Amino acid sequence: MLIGKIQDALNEQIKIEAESSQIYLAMASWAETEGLGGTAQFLYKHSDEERMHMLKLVQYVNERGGKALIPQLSQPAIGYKSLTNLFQTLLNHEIMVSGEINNLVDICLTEKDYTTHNFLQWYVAEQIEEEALARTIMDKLSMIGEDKGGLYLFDRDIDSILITANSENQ
Ligand code: OFO
Repeated sequence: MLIGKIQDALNEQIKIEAESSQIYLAMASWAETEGLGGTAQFLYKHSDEERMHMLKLVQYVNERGGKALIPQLSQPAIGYKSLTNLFQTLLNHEIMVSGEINNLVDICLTEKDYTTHNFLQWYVAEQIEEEALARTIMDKLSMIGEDKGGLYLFDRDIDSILITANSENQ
């Protein structure tokens, strides 16, 4: 059975994951309207993944005899100055999420809830991967700078860039 403090913290994390999904959905939509089809597809997928992170939490809270709260969400940003600006925002957001996951892990240890602690290890690993991916993208973008041809290739090849980065990070 979940105790109140852990349930509250998990419900807070449900909101963070849901907002992540909305933010990346808005980013995808912006990229699509800017003609950045490859980036848009990457972000649509990323948004779906965040929804899956949220669902896992909802089901975990309910399975443990708690009550998951489905939150009201705030309106995400509707536009970005550039791709670099978008991916810097994404990286900052993931760093914030990692901090929140670490706080959750901390609460579990203080409250001696080792089951939830174990459940959260998947999120800890996921955050390492997501931050690494976002940093790889930022490195590529800083190499490309303002070069239009480079940005065109980045958008066309974003999936393969990420597959390579993923295997290098494993
Ligand atoms: Fe991108 O993070 Fe969920 O957990």
